[in-house]
Amino acid sequence: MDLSSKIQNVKFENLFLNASGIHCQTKEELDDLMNNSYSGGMVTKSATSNHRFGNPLPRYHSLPSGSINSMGLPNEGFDFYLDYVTRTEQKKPIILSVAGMSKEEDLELLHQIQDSDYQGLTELNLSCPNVIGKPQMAYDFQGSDIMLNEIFKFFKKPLGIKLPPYFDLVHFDKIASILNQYPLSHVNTINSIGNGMWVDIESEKVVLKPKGGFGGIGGAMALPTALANVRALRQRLNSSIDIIGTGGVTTGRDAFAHILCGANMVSIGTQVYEEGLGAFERITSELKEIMNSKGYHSLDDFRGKLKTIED
Ligand code: RRO
Repeated sequence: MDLSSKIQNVKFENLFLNASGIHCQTKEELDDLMNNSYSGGMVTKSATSNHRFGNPLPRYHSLPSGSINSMGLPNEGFDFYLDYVTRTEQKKPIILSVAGMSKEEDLELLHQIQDSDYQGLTELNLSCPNVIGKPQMAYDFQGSDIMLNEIFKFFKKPLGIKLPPYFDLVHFDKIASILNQYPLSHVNTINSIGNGMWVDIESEKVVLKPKGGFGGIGGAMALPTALANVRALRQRLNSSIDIIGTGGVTTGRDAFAHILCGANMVSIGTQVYEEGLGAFERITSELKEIMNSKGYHSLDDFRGKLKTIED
């Protein structure tokens, strides 16, 4: 059974990745991911120029069908991640994720990558929902267009972007028509569903301290939104732009659904956080079993081949 996949010319032995932010902040966590043979690649925690502690605790809460988080971009600082991706022996491809606190910082981080020895994939996170004063850039269509225009004047290495979920077909049309103007390596869809809320009935309180309890929703609850975003973007984006499907994957069936919708790679957040890295092995074997029962040998046999209901 062949679970290999590609983003541009980068080959991954297996389609599974951690979602950025999950088990990928410290050297120890990154090394764990590098040594896990059931994930085909890894994504680093989105980096800002300087180290950040992030938001005050509690900032992550498990829910009956997922999670809510307001981490606030805790990370070791860009130099640490650039050093890691350029110096570590790479047993699998790495995607270097960056998320400046402003457009100027995003441009500065990308200039540093352009000027470095790093030749791998980079992902610009335009969708962090949890930092006060930093809007989710990809909801500002015109601002995203202007920014990508500036970026691709100097950035010549493979670059993808992490998108927030969209909820209206007109918005899919709009973002796709903007993204199609640029030589993006990939889009990663979706980030967590921003600014949800959970209420603890006993204490009559919110469950997260930052932002009065508002936080990004992930896990099983996000699956239908994630599938819709993968599908809608695959139907609209140039075929040269690959898709990482992220959101709501807890089983091999969920991964299979992402691929049917058109995902080239599948990344897993909440479930890896809750279950540990063993989730990759379990979900891989579940996906293989489904493929086997259907007589599929590779992801190309069914990728993007979702059927609709005709009369
Ligand atoms: O660190 C976070 O609060 C965070 C980020 Br940068 C992101 O992109 N998505 C998310 O759910 N949390």
